[in-house]
Amino acid sequence: MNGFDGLWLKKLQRTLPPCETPAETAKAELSAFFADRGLGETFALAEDEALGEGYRVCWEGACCRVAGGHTGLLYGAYDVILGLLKGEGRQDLASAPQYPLRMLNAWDNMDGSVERGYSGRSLWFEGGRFDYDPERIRYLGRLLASAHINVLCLNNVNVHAPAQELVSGMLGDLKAFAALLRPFGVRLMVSIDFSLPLSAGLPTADPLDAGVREFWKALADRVWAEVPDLAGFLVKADSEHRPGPNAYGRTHAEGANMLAEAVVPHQGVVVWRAFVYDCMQDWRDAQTDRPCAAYKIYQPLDGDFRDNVILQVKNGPYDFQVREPVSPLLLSLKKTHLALEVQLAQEYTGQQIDLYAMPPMWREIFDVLPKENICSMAAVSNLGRGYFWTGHPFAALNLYAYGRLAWQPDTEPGRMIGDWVRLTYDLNVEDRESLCRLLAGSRNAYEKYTAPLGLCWMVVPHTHYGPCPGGYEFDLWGTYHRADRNAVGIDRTGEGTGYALQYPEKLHELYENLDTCPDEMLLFFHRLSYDWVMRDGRTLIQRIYDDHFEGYEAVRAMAETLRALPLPENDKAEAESRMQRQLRNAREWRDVINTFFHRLSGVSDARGRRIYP
Ligand code: GCW
Repeated sequence: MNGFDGLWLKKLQRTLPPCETPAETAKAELSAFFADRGLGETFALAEDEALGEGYRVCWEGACCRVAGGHTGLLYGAYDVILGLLKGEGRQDLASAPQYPLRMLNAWDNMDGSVERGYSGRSLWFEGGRFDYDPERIRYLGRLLASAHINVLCLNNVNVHAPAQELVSGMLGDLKAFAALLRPFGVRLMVSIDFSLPLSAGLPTADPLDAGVREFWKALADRVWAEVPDLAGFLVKADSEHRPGPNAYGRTHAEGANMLAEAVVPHQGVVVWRAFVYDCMQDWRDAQTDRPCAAYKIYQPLDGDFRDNVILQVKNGPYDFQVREPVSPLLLSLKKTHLALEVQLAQEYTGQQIDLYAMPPMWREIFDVLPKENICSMAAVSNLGRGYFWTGHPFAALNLYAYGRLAWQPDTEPGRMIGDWVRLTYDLNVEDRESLCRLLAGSRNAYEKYTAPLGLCWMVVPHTHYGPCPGGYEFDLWGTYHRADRNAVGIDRTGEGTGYALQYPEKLHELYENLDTCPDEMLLFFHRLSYDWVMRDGRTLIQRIYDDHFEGYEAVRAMAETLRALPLPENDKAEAESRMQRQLRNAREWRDVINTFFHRLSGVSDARGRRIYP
């Protein structure tokens, strides 16, 4: 059962009186908050639809005037409250979102499990049906609204029975659930199964078949009659064995457009995932290179998608690895609406056992990706029914910061981290800074003790926690490092698989050229021998050893820092016990990876540290 520790709203009253609309919620939050403060502050809300989701806040003495559209008032109210909680004083504010759809994708199954979930079971499904505490869902609404997240996709993109029925037999439940989140400006989205017409008894799910088109239109009419503000459908098709248009010789555009046509009368969108590759690759096949796949499929379709289709692209071309270059699709599609997908669930980044604060990584993405290239964002949720909503109490930072990022991607990582810390913990300046540094450096530490220099995929297969350098090497997933006794990595330059050619010229040159390719991506783009000399004069093998020793030491230092922090008892106990597990994990990674490369290369550590034989 969820608690309230570790949450940035924990200083607010636990419950709110029932509200019908976002504007009413804004009123209820501000009334309760100002009453609690007891400083005689008052407020006035003025609805101004021209401001949309944006808002303006103007203080006149102790009276706070908020103007905003329907949900803008709510966001304005939360920003006033959070600002005061952070100790920023009575500030005038004006803000509007960069992206209209700021989505959270839950990978929740109806049996209550959560695919890649590390925070306990689903918050709303159990035993094949909806099963939730309405108060907790309303609290979830507050959390999401306060982070300005406005769409929640309820079910796993891998649609497992009976989740197909969310849009048929369970419409009443969907309607009731939507009603709980509506006052928080959160609209629902549902993942659908492309082969649904077949389970409904139709002979085909071919998107060009007239009967299939009628089926989806009628279905959309029924769904939107119950949930008129449903945001749309999310679709994983022709990906990892999910059904899709390819089975009928149709393109992804034909598949997506057929659904888009069905939802367009309801102002719905179809969010179509671009996570498509050959998941049955023969490891002997060195020509096929998985990161090339999505671009090859979708680049030729640029301009073919209907206006209400959004192509949702993972940040990197592989799959949420610790270090990947930005997906070239995000940089090259010019006539397609794009959503950037990131993963808050720490599937490959420590599973909410190891600390991994994401804002620094997101900054690097937006350093390369012009924010105007995309029209929306999605994040795979890290929420669950555990005592700490995000497993690790500090992992709540990633949810909070994601909302800030999707609202305004220019927000500085240090600001997001600092704000979350100030909202969540009462610390003196020194301790606060020390916690901020711990969080800000966590990604760097994790990267050092895991797979080196952009190599990826040295994880334990399937569970994806802990080291296993050979685990995916002879498997079907297109995830190889091809380390031998001389060299490691894959040549993805024009001479190699050609992946680097998918980038715009300047980036292509940057990555292709060994003099300019950033160190941390060297082995993503190049195959190098162990004695290759890096820009700083170290050999490649020495750099691998150094990183792994340093990564482990960094975690030891993090554990020391954590021990000294005066955090609330529950948070501290949980964070410390997870830190012990992280230390063991880091040690395991350090030794397995160092031994693996030592055995292959026969090269000893120049600094004589212990590498197990
Ligand atoms: O990385 C893979 C995950 C799958 C996930 C898939 C996807 C939901 O291991 O668990 O399936 O990505 O993003 O569709």
